[in-house]
Amino acid sequence: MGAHDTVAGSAAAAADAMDAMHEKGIKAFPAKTEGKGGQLLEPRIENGVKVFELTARPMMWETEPEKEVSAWAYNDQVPGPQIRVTEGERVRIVLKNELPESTSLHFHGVRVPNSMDGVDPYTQDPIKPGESFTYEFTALEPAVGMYHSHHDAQVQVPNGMAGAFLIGDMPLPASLADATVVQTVNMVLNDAGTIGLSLNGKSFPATEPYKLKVGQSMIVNYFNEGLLTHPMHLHQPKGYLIAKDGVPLATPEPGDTFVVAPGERLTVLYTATDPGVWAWHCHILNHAEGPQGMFGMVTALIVEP
Ligand SMILES: [Cu+2]
Repeated sequence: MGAHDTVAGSAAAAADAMDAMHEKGIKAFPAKTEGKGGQLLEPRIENGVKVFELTARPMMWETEPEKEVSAWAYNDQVPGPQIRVTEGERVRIVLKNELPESTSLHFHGVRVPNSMDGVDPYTQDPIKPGESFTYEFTALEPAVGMYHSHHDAQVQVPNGMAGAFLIGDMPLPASLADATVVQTVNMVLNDAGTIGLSLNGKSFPATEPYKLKVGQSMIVNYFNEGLLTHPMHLHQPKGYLIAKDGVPLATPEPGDTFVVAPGERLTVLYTATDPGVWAWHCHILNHAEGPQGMFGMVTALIVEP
């Protein structure tokens, strides 16, 4: 009898085939794709007002190599560009609608006057295809917020119409004030629509890896723009939840898994302790790893000595 005529032998052959698929995914990571979401949007200044231009329109978006989906995007990127302003600044956002249906723009977790809340048909008329609408307000309070469609949202948001909106800088809690923060990472979670299971509009192996040196820290803002809750797990290091929905916590909460509900923004401080490539993924396992290997909501933190 040959080795593969035995039960153990055929199991070994099947395991080899499955393991080869897993290895292929890992070797492809980080896979190159067209397009990068969440890029910083530069405003122009008009009489002291920061003016940001957004255009919503359909486009093809590559979520992973050789997988192009029809997205609905702000400024041709998924997630939409990151908007950052400082407390006290006057902000104007001009939204042009080039979609085949109406839309409106909501500033989620951001204090704005009711007329700027972007919920048609209650606080404004729908922005019809071909039309524009100007939102304007003063950034009154710090925020780890989001902007997203509030029209046919179950379709428009998961198809790509969402982005990060940040006001001010997140302060470090007194107990973690020694941290050397070298980067802030915005991670927009999605699980539905044409984009599907993704981190910042990309699915593994096309997700972006992040890098720290031992002793360095990063602040991660998780934004859940999907339809499901995602327990985000970083193998190492442990993190501290320092803010919930943009509000700093009096006492940071340690953890390795942070459950981010739809609409929630959790801010976590991670400080690198041990070198290596550490997996970082949603722990609902059918969002992350199956017979074909890792997919969807998976990336890595690379810690250098
Ligand atoms: Cu998940």
